[in-house]
Amino acid sequence: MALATLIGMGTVGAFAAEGLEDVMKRRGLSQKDLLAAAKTYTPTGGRDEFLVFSSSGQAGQIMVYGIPSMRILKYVSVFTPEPWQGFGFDEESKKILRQGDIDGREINWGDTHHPALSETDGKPDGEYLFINDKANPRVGVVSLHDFETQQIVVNPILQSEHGGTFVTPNTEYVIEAAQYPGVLGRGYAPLSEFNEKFRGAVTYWKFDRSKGRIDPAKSFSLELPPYTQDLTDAGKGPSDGWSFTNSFCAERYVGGIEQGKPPFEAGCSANDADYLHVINWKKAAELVAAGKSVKINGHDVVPIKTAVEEGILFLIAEPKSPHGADVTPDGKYIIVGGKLDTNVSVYSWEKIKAAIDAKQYASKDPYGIPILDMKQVLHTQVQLGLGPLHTQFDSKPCIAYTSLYVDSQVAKYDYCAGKVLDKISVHYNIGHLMAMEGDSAAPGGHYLVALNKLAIDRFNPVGPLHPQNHQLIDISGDKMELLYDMPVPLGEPHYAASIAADKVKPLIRYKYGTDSRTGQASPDAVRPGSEKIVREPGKVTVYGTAIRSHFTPEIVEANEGDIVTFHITNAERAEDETHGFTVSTYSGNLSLEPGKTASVTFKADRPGAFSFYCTEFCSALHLEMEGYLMVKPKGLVEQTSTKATDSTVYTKADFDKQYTTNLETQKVIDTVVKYIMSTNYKDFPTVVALVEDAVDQLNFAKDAKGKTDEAAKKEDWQQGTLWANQWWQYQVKAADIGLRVKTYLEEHGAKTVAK
Ligand code: K7E
Ligand code: CUA
Repeated sequence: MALATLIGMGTVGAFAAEGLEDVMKRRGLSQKDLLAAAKTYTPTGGRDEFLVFSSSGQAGQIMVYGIPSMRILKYVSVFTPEPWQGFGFDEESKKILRQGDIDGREINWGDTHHPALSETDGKPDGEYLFINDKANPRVGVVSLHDFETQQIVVNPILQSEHGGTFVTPNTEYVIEAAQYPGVLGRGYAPLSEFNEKFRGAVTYWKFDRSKGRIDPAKSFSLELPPYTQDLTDAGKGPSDGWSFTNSFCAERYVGGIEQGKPPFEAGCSANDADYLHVINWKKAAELVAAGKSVKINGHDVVPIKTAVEEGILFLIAEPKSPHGADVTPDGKYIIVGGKLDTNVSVYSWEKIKAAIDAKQYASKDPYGIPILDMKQVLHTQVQLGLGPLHTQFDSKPCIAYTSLYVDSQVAKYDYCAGKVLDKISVHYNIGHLMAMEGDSAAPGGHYLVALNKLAIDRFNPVGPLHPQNHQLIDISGDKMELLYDMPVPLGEPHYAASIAADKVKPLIRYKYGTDSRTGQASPDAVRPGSEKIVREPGKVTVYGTAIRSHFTPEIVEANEGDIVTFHITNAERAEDETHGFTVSTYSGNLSLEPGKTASVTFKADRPGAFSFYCTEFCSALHLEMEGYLMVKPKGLVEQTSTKATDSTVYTKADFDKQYTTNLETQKVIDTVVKYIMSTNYKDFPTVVALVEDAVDQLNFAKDAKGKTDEAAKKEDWQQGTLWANQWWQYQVKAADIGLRVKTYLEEHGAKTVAK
C-alpha cells in the first residue's frame, strides 16, 4: 500500500508536465481531432450558441441540448411521467397527462417525432414548443417560459398520425397530418371497404398565443383520401397560406400476409409515384367559418367534395415512397425526398400556383381531386444518392442538405442550380438532419446535426439495445466536417428543432404561489406564517411552505383511511433553490422550484409513522428538512400525548454558548455586508437577486432572535437554546449567500464605489 502510494506520487510529477503533444500521442489524436475539439469544447462556465429541442421517440419526451458543446441540459416530459420534475407525480401535472387519455384509456407514453418551435414571421421566437405523438394521435404544448408541458390535445378524428407538428409562419396553426388511414372518428368499417370508408386527414390546430394554448374549438381538419399521408410543411413568403403533405401507399393496399398475400411493404411500393397534397389552409379556415364543414366527434371537418368544389385541394405525383416535404426559406420551392428513388424533387411554387390558377390538370384521382402535371410544376430533380429523406437549409442562398438513409450520408447541394456540392458519411442510417434554425425563413448556418437511427459500433457496448447517435457537423466551410458524436440514451431522435440561444428567455423563479401547469396563481398557495392544517371528516388538507431548511408544518396527524392532501409552496426567491417533497411509501415526488405551488393527494390507508422529507439537496441542513405524517390506527385509544417530546435537555450554559456564537457570526456577516455595500453590486442582476435572498434570511434571523430573547426573559433555556439555534441557521444561510456574492463580485471585477 505504502509502496503503491510512493510510486503513485513519483509519477504524478511526470504526468503533470504532460504537454499537448504528449496527450495527442497518448490518445492517438490528429490535428484534425484537435481542431474539432477546439470547435466544440466549452470551458467551464461557458454557454452554447444554439439550443436544440430533440424528439426522444418512444420516450415521449423532448431533450434539450446545446450546440456546439452537445451538452444535455434538460429532458422535458410531454406524454410520459418523469419523477425528477414531478411530472405525473403532482396533482397539477397529472391533470395535464390525463388530458391525453383517449376514449377513457390512460396513456402514459408517446411516440414523439417532430418538435416545432413557435414562429413569428417564419422565424423561431423562443416562446412555445409543440410535439406530436404518432402512436396515439396527440399534440403536446410546452411553454419555453419554464420548459414545462402545459397542454395535451387529443386528435378527435384520427387513430394514427405522423405529419405533425409543423407550424404556419406566425403560429396561427399547428399542423398534424394522419398516417395510417382509418375511419374518421376512430370508427369501424371492414377493410374490404377501405377505398370507400377509410380516410386520411390533416388537422389544423388553432394556437392562441395570448393563452399559450391550442384552442380545440377553433381547430379543424380537412378530409383526405386513404393515401397514408406522411410529413407536412407550411408554406411561407409567396406560398404562405398553403401547406404541403406527402404520402406513401397511394396504392391503397391493405395487406393480409396471413392469407398468403404479399405484405404491406410490397403492395405499398408497387407504383412509381405517390402524391404530394397541396392545401390552401387559409381558405379552408374561411370555409369552416362560413359553415361549410361537417362535424365528426364535434370537430369541424371539410369534406373532400367541398375542398374540390372550392378549389383548395390538389395532388401532384411524387417519386416512389417519399418521406420529407420541406419548404425552402424563401417559400419558393418544396423539396421532396423519395426513399426508393435517388433524387430529390424540387417543386416550384410559382409553377404550381400558375397551374392551379389556369386550372391545368393532368387528371383526377378516384376522389375527384385534380392532379397537377408533375413535369409541369417541377423546378428540377437532383440526383443525390440512395434513400433521400429529409432536407434542411443553410444561411447561404440555394444551399440545402438532405439525409440519405441507405447511403448513410448527408448531401449538400444547390437546389436552384440542381448541383451536388459535397457529401459526408455519418454513422449510421441517418433519419432526419437539422441545421441551425434550418427549417425557418432565416436559417442560421454554422452547424448541422445528423440524427442517426443506428449507433452499431460507435460507443462502448451497453447490451443489445444501443444508444442513439447525434453527430455534429460543421457546415461553415465548403466541405462539411464531422466534429462530434453524442450518444443519447433515449428513444429514436427523429426530428429536432434549434434556435439561437439568446432568443430563449426562461424564468428564474415563479411569481409566488404559481401552479406551473396552468401558469395561474394556485388557490392553494400560502405565505410563510399562514400555513394551516384543515380537518374535515375523513380528510386532512395541509397548506404548507418549504424554505431552507424546513417544511411548515412539520408534524401532521391523520387517521387511518383519511384522504390526505399536501399543498406545498416553495417560499424561496433564490435562483436554483429548489426543494422536493415525498411522504414515505405514500407519494411520488414533488419538484418545488422557487415560487411554485404543487400538491399531492393520497388515501392514508395504512397506519404508521411516515417520514416526509425534501428530495433536493438544497442547503447544508437539507437532510434535516423532514417531518412526520402520523397515521393513527383505527380505534386507537391514546395513552400518551402524541406531541413530540424533545430528547435532549438544554441548560443556561448551552444557551449562552449558542448566543455567543450567534453574536460572533453576526460580526462576520457584517463585514461581508460592508464589503458588498462598498461595491457597485447593483450593476450585477445576479447579485441583486442574491442580496434580496440574503436580506430575506436576515429578516428570518431577526425574527428568530426575537423569539430567543423572549424565551431567555422567561428563563426557558430549552426553547431559548432551540430558537437560538434556528437564528443561527438563518445566519448561516445568509452568510453562505454573502460569500457567494463576494466571490461573484471578485470574479466579475466589481468596482469600489466611494461613499
Ligand atoms: Cu423520418 Cu417520423 Cu420525420 Cu423518423 S420521421 S426519420
Ligand atoms: Cu429542501 Cu433539501
